[in-house]
Amino acid sequence: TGAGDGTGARQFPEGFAWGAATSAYQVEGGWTEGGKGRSIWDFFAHTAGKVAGGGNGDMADDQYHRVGEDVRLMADMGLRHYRLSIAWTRVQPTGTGPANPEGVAFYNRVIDALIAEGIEPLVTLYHWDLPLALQVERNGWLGGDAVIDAYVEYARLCFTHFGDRVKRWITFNEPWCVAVLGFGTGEHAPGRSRDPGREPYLAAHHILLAHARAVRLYRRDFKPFQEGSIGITFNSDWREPLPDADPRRYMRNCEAAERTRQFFLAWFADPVYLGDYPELMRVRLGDRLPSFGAGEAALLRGSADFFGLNHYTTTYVSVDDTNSVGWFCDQGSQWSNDPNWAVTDMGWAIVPWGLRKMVGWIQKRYRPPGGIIVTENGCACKEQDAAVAKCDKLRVEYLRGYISELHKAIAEDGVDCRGYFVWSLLDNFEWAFGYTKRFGIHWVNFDTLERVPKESSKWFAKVVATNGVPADE
Ligand code: GBH
Repeated sequence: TGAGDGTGARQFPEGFAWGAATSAYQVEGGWTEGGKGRSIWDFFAHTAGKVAGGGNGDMADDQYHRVGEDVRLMADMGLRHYRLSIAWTRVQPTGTGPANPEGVAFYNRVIDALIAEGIEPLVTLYHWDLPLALQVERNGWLGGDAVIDAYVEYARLCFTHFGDRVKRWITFNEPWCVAVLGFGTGEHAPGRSRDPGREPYLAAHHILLAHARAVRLYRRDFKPFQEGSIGITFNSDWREPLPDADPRRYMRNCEAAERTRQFFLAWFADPVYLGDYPELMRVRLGDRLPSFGAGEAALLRGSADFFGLNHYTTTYVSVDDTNSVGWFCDQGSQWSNDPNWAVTDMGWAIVPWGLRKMVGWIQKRYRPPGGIIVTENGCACKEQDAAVAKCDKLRVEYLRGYISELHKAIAEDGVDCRGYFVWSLLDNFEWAFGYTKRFGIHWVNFDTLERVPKESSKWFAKVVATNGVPADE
């Protein structure tokens, strides 16, 4: 119906924010330039065996030197929003102390270049690149007040220097990944897996408290005159009960699926919206799950002006009663894919309706004031050269599917969703997968650093231009 003509039923609400996303360590490079200090990802990626192909973010997309070019790519697409993150180690090389003027100057250049093209910067304060000094001297996210205090001071510097122009802040990107991949499986920095039944919960607890304190600071000391908003981004894939011919088993899979949703998302979102961890987690985990004092709970409750969601895929869930300890086992469930689901180059299933169910679940449980912003969604494709990448039909299908289902959620289910950001503007450093996975709507030649628009960037430009899903060609 009427897509793309400005009048059809697949139009998004007026003012809907379309954008593209990246993060500092994945695109900037310039890892020792401008007085930048080492982060835990610099250290981790330089440790043998941690990243596929021995990749690291030393150079990445070299956005540190090419930000003008990247802003032009966005302007050419007609994008009006760009989600980036600030590297803490550029602003504070060792995680404490006064701001590093060169780091501040760099982000001033980025922000001003965006605004000059009419592109609003949405800025994430923490996308996983903790200053290494804080890991060593304060025990990183296990360090309690010592690290929380440092984070809040860093946030204060960012609000002070950039808050006159940045009007939407995201405190943390995906605390789930930090906690589970950084402290449970050890796939991400700081690479810990020693006590997977406790450390992920402790790290998550401190991140939540750091979030709440940064929000209090912003609302108290900056928001009254800067008039921006502040939220947090969670990642959550959808969990669907595995169908089963036996009604009793199916019911147990339904319960397992709901448990998994709570362990995945409510672990973080319940404290932020409701002031405490989900009851079923408290019951299952006992004293392995830290608890919030009354003051902390009050600080957390309502500590987001919008709900940031990163969503990529869906899995089935069935019951699993194995008795070992760790985030995966604690929830008593196992995950599987339907063999009929197509998968991306990450092996993640392409299930567009999962996004519709996911935002519906969020709407119902939290009714988030300020609405939901999909701060990441996208797909990795195998693209060995620019010629292949230029016709990335699978990515176009992925985006078309997910954006269409998001439209249904808004138009038919009454979900309050106010923005959508594709991951990613550019192929980039994909964490433990290094440069072997490509998520960009622009292809990057990692030798010459040339950027080449893919078909998906042109398709997405049409979405932006028409505020709707173009009719199938
Ligand atoms: C995000 O994390 C990051 O924010 C971003 O930096 C990164 O580059 C991007 O996504 C792409 O990876 O095993 O089928 O259940 C992604 C979070 C969490 C999404 C785990 C997929 C597992 C899929 N991911 N989830 S499955």
